[in-house]
Amino acid sequence: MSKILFSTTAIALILSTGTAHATADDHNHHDHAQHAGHVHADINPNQLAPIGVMRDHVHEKGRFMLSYRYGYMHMDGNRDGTSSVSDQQVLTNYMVAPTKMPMQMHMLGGMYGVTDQLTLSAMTGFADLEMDNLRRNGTSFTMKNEGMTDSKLNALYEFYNDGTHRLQFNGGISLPTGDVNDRMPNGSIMAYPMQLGSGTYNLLPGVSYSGAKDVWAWGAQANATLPLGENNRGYTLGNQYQVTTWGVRELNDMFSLSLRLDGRTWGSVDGTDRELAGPIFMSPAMDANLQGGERVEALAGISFSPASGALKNQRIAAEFGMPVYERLDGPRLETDYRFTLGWQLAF
Ligand SMILES: [Cu+2]
Repeated sequence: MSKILFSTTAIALILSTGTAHATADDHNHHDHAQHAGHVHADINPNQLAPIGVMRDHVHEKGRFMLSYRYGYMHMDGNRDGTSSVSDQQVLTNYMVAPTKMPMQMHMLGGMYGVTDQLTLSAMTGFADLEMDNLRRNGTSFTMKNEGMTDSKLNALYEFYNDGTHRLQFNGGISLPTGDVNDRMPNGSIMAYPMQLGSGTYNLLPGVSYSGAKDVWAWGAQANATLPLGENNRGYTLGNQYQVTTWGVRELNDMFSLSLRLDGRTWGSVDGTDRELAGPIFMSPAMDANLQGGERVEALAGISFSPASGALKNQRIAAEFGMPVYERLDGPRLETDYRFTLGWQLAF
């Protein structure tokens, strides 16, 4: 918590002390925004949403974007409701307590401007999951899984753009390319958080707003993930709803800084995997009724996209965030922090 306050304060200081500097840069900034052939001929790349946000912009007709994002999420310790609980407390009701779970994601995406208003995008990913567990007798073991995640197809439609404000509808579908039937070496099925996909087709409706003026940019977005039907293991992941809002401050024609809040709520699993049916569960990770929760995170980001030189048309960006509020249908592993590193190329 003190780390968040520190980094937030540090960024607020940088943002406010940068004002005089920015006035001197206004000229460059306008050149930059109009620089033909840049990431977006009409959008300054350093005014795009923080790298952890997707589906925030459309491309001009005939233009492509390729992107790679690396995401890391670190979960350590358990939480029930909004309070932390010790491993020993978890072990009073379960044979096994998950203690730590680092998650890595590699995400590849492509975008194409069909018209100036309509952009199509496709995204897929590769996940690397690990979960450390503690047994009642004091011994521990690690579960691992890796492979392709679900893939997403999206249509982004910008229905309003007055040069300062942009509004966009997003419609998409998630395809069940990630496994939901991966097993441990001993042959037993892995718990819900260790599976790579949802096993269902999911609707992905969303709406996105972006604004930009001078050295400032801001935006907000609402998204839902709505699974359709039931997967072949006999369950459906809960609906997920996300709202996020951000502010971006351009420092010069190469760098910008961002702050963001992200709130999300996700329902528990509907149904149960037939091999994880209770009523007694070895581990809380196996209980379909304990998979829901809510989380609000504060994130800080930096973006680098030079207006000229070898890295023209490219953007490299990073974002780091920590929860300021988390409620889990626990006991379940709580989130400590996450970060995203990304690279984008437009052509
Ligand atoms: Cu793009």
